[in-house]
Amino acid sequence: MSGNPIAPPWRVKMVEPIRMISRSRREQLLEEAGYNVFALAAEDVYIDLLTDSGTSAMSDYQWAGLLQGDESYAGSKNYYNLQQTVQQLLGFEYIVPTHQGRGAENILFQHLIEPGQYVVGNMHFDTTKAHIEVRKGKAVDLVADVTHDSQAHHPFKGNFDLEALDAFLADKGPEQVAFVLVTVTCNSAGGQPVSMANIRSVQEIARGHNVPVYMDAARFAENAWFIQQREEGYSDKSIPDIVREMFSYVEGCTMSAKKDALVNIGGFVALRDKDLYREVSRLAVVYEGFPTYGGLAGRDMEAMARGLKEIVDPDYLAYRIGQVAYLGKKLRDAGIPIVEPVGGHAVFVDGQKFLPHIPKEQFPAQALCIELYREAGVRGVEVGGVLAGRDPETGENIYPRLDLLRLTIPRRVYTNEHMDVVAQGLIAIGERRDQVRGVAFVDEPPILRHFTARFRLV
Ligand code: PM9
Repeated sequence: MSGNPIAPPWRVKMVEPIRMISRSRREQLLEEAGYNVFALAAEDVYIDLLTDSGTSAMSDYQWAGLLQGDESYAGSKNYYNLQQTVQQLLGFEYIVPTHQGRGAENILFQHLIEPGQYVVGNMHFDTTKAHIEVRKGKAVDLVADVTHDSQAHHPFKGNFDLEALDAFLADKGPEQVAFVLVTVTCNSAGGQPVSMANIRSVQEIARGHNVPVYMDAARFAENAWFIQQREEGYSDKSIPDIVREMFSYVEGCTMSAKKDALVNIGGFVALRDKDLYREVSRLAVVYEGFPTYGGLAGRDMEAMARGLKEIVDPDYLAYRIGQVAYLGKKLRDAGIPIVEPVGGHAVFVDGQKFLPHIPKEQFPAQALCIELYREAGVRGVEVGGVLAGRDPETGENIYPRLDLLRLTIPRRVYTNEHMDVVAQGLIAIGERRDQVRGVAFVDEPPILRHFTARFRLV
């Protein structure tokens, strides 16, 4: 990337006001929310970096598509538009729309996983792991070792450990392994990309063991952009060509369209094989809806088809990934410890390094998350000890190696001036970090505790 500032490749023609409420009001709301930012009303948040999922701003072209929704129960023209887009862009013949990514996981995994089988991934996302486990499958992460070092610079920290994959598949064999799942970019590893060479090798290794490969495609275009920028032999290839090659190595994919299809709701399963499509579309009827709408309105499918075309625009991607890098650089230059290199959709701040006086038992990243709202009205999300929960066997807290605050940037929503506010907030906290207090549970739900837990300041 050049040193020149990148301006957004769009202009604004509609705005949604946001407001900063007073510090005393923010303090009061935090107390009422039990120091859990999930319990805050969105209206009371100035800059919302909770997630990049379903939070994108749609283009005028997408909004225009909403008015062309064909709401027929079966065979909506918007379904065919979506099908054609997926065929051209991703190279899959068959598509089943779903209400969102986890709907796609549900219907595909129900068909593919037998109880007791393994599903091997670079690093599975939470809902993916949950759907594997609902099927009584076992989710295994085989991401490369370098990923666990937050300061190690590697261009593709979402890569599989190929030796470990080969050894695992050789040991278990195709009866015990349902499939391999490549998540691009790898959200749980910090939005880190997977190289084309790695995807290709995963396919070769898996084919050698007779195990199919699928892709969790939620952030496929961001991954393609990293391949174009960082991988030898790809700088002259177009993003659509790179996308097409990425998907050529897999049998199908699950997609949360709430990320790289630039819509607020939606998802799909895309497949090569007709028989598999038949089975999965039958499950769609039970869990999602008729296979030509899958729980979506016709207008949603039209917006999705149009978003898929827009996401592969290189100017869009340069600004998008550039904005994430911009926030990362601001924080790095200010000496704030972040996970390196910065990934595609979020900047992760190392809670333990930033607040070394708070022991892990008092959840430093959660403390930082609370403090950032108090300081600047910014909502991030903890991805650390609170999220990790307890060991189901021992009941002890699991303390992951990295206790992080995720600052997730919605697509086409905020400007770099908003990023400046976020950085300033963290810098201000850094200057008085000794005063930041850890937290303890007041109310701890037994499962997925991070969403609804209540805390007190220690
Ligand atoms: N990811 C995220 O914030 C949504 C919130 S879940 C607490 O990062 C991948 C790689 C994801 C993902 C969602 C899903 C599920 C699948 N794979 O949210 O069901 O990052 O559309 O997709 C979230 P849905």
